[in-house]
Amino acid sequence: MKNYPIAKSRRIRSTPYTSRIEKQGVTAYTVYNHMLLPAAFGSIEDSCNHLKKEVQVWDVAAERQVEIFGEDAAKLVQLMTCRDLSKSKIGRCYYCPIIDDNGNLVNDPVILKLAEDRWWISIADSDVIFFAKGLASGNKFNVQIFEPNVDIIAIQGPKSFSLMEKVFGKKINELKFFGFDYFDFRGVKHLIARSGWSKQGGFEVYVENTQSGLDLYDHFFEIGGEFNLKPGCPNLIERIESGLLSYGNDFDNNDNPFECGFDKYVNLDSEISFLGKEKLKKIKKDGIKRKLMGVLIDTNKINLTKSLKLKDDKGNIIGDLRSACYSPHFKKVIGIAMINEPYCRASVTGLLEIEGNSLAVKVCDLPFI
Ligand code: THG
Repeated sequence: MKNYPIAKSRRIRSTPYTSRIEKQGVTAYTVYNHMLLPAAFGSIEDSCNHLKKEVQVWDVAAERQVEIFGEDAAKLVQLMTCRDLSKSKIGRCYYCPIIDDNGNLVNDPVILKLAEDRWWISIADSDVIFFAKGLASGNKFNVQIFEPNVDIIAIQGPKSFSLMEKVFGKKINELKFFGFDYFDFRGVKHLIARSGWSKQGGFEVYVENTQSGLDLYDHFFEIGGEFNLKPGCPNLIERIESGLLSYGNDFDNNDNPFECGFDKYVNLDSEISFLGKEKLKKIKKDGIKRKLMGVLIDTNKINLTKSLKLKDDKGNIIGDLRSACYSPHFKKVIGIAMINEPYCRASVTGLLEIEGNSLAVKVCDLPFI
């Protein structure tokens, strides 16, 4: 894959914040849920260091919502996920694998319970809306399913707590991890959750009033100087170090939740019914034959555009490398790989052949940090 620009058209949606991040120096995009998702503002190493020490504001509007509303909303949401939501509470977020009838993964969204009959599925990069509509139609559920006008701004990093307190007051820091509530900005209510795709702490503002969201975005940068606020985006290095998985990169619809280490979000013992439940029971009983693991690779540069085979010293395939980056913290390349039995144990060694070089690979547990 060469460095050609990608042609823009209606299929690749911009976000309300696009013109702002372009003035602020975005240098790369990816496409996520058919929408622009910023991927870099200059060096991702510098951005990673900044994210770990300071605070960043991210345009993550591409984390689209699928709203499920109506009498059968809770039933449909539960049918889609192997996580038991029977004791779920309004005002809470839940990280939920979405599973198909083969027991394979469809997505790994954050699900927000807005009301008993109103839910937002905050999706990773796959078309959950059609999956939901198919299930609702086939089961004759009384629900409305649509993509609401919600464009998330994430505020991430250790200084996010001070920045948010300055804008929304002390009450914002009473939010518990994965809790959400409504907070006022210049007379407009915004749903804010304590969440985000980094392990450096932070919040996500689910902007419904676009103009107020743009005013809020600008306000952050007007007052953010004292916190060394910078624009940013989900950071490849930070997310791999932290073991935050990426649908479509680290796993997809050919993988099941046990292979991906989602065991704690798979509730097979409760009464609830969800798609793929019997398949998952069988997979659990038979045991998995491969697992997502960390790998340390003896090199200082990599740019993965497809998965690469990992081998042992006899040339047998031991797994495939699905994401990788240079980590300044480990001073080598780290990656996330689907490793086959019997190699999926920490300390197993292997090789990665890349551009005629054979690099030493060591398997380790996730997360790295
Ligand atoms: N925020 C929102 N929507 C999203 C993401 C997000 N949609 C797409 C994508 N990210 C979904 N994937 C993830 C993956 C991990 C987490 C959130 C979304 C996450 N995990 C925590 C962890 O691993 O420590 C907590 C999980 C838990 O135990 O509940 O935060 O980032 N709105």
